[in-house]
Amino acid sequence: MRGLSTLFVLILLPPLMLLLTGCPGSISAPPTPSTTEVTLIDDSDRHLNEQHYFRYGDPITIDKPGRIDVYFNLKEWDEDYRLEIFFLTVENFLHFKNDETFSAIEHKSILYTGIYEFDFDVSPGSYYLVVDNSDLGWENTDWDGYNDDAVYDLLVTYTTTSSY
Ligand SMILES: [Ca+2]
Ligand SMILES: [Ca+2]
Repeated sequence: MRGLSTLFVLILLPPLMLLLTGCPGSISAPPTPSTTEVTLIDDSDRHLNEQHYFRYGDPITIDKPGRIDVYFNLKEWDEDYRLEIFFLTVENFLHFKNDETFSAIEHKSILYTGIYEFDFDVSPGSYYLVVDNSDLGWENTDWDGYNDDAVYDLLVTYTTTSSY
């Protein structure tokens, strides 16, 4: 019995005291907005041959309104025509892939090597991000018999702010 009561004092009493006295800070604190940033894509030294595209996402699932930030560093490129970046709904990606009319949430056409940073708002949904070096999309390749391959780094983050 003595052992049991010692056990009670040592193990059970402290949490019991905490329950009874409470934790004043957590009760009186006002609700604070919290910002969540998630890395969606972190890719580096990706090689993309002419007549190919690269699709990111399984797809990318967004469950709250937020902002997408894109950092694209085009490191090697012959600058003969424009590489494309698309942020598409799953449905529009299928139209893109089938060379049908489609619309994009965000689109960039890039002719020169260098760093490109842009952001845009996003609603809940399922999306793909596509880097396109093919005749799909809105820019064509040059069809000169030479493989214009691109080498790039890509970092994409999603930020949402919610108060609760
Ligand atoms: Ca294209
Ligand atoms: Ca070419």
